[in-house]
Amino acid sequence: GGADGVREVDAIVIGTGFAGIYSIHKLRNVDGLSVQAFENASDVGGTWYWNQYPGARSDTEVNAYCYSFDKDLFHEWKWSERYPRQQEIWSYLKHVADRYDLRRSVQFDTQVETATWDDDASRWVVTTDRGETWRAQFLVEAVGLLSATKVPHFAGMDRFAGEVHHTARWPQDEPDLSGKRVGVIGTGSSGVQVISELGDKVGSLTVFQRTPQWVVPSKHRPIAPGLLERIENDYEGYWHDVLYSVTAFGFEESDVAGEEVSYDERIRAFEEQYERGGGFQYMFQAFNDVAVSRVTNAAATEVIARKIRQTVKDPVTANLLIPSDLYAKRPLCCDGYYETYNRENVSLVDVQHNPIVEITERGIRTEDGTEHELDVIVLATGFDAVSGNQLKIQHTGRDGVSLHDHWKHRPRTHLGLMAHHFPNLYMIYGPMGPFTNQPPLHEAQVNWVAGTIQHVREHDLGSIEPTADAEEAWIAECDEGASGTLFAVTNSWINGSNIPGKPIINMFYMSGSGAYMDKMEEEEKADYAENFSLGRDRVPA
Ligand code: NA7
Repeated sequence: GGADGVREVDAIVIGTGFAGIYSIHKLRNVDGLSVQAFENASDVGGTWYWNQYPGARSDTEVNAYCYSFDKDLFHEWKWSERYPRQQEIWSYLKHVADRYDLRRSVQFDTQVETATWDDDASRWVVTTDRGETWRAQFLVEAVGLLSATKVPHFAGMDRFAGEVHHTARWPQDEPDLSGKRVGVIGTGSSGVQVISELGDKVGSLTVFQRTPQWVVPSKHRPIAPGLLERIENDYEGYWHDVLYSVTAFGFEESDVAGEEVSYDERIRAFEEQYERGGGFQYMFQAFNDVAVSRVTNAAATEVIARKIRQTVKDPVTANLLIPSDLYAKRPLCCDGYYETYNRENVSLVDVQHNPIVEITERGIRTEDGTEHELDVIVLATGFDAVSGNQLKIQHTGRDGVSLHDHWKHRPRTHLGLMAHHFPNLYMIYGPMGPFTNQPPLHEAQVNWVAGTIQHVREHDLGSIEPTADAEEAWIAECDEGASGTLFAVTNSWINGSNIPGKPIINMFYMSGSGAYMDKMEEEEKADYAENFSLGRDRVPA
């Protein structure tokens, strides 16, 4: 470090989830940069460190929910399940950190607070909550798009005598819930998993549901026999196909439009798809137009509504569980979810029509005056998604522009990776990025980032920054792609409508993984000359 205690490296990485771990490996081990990483948790893992709630597991088939960069790693690691639990994915990520000796570059329990661009030196100046200052030419933020927890404010929250846990801040030493009266607020991906898991493990379970969501079973079963071997036999081909598909989930996507077949055929296809299980599969495997056609979408929900009525014995509860929304949120799947409501010890409270008015010392009081007595409240209330974690860091870019100001009306990026005014700042899976399965795209994005870094270093350019025009054009293209979809007209974290006061706006590139890969490649082929300002004469001696 310098005399002033400021330390400098080539690249700083923030976050050590799937994307951060690979960033450190790629930049340090493969490309030979000096790297310092910061992680606010006490260990690597990101999402899979924080989300230790009961029932947490991947709902993406594991053959596409892992790294591809090293075939030996793929071969060595033996997954036990098709949809692995949190513990197993976390173990995998810890294993990867150890296998590639990454921990020595990570400072844990450290929150990066500010990042300020020094234009004369072409350096980011980063400060942490430990009072340190670091400098680096490149800043790679792998902070997660579902990481900044949303904790709603309820009157009297401090009064509650029992325990309150957000699903994404679940305590490391697992609380003993057996025999307890547990209340769950929230019925998104996290809520559905925690509810299905806890039904038979707690004294009583009260679900406070505001908006029901469509849930299909995951039909959890072993990894298809021979699948991993077949992948290894055509390793490059498989991962290429994953990246150049629409969703990058590693399953075969339909190329048939539901609108083009008869009503009976649509219904039959969704019945079959329901039996095969999987949320993203239900959206993309039966037909290719569930997310854009109201006709196909209606058949998708008609089948699930019928399943709910068949499964849930009490018709009042069944009705409450049937959404009125389109099938156009982040699709959910979980085995045994609807069955859970048939249990004697499980009850459903409709807080859409009978809202929570306060938390009392003993539990939750709803508008009808009922005090639901509880020992534990589980907040499965989600995240300030996509842009939330990025904005927790106070960024000041070129000419003193803050990221907060730049994103005041909406998150703005080029390729979901970089923003105008913010040279050499990379946001892995940042706003306006692809709407896909994440791990394969993390790797592809980090590889692209590494390519730009190499380009800047080789040519002594100092910095790379997308132009204002490029950013504008990218946003327009993203919006055009999303405007035809039903996600645009359905409330969820995907468009920011879960956070009061947040702009309700498209935050994704929805034209598919393959199209996105082409976009990144075009920039590379053009030597970044078209859409970027490449700083010159900025490199300090
Ligand atoms: P989600 O999908 O955002 O779900 C949050 C749930 O919490 C949802 O049911 C909300 O109801 C409910 N919620 C939020 N605030 C309140 C208040 N104030 N009162 C009652 N209910 C509330 O978060 P998840 O963690 O389940 O999943 C997020 C992503 O993480 C998921 O898509 C995966 O990709 C991983 P609402 O719908 O707003 O009425």
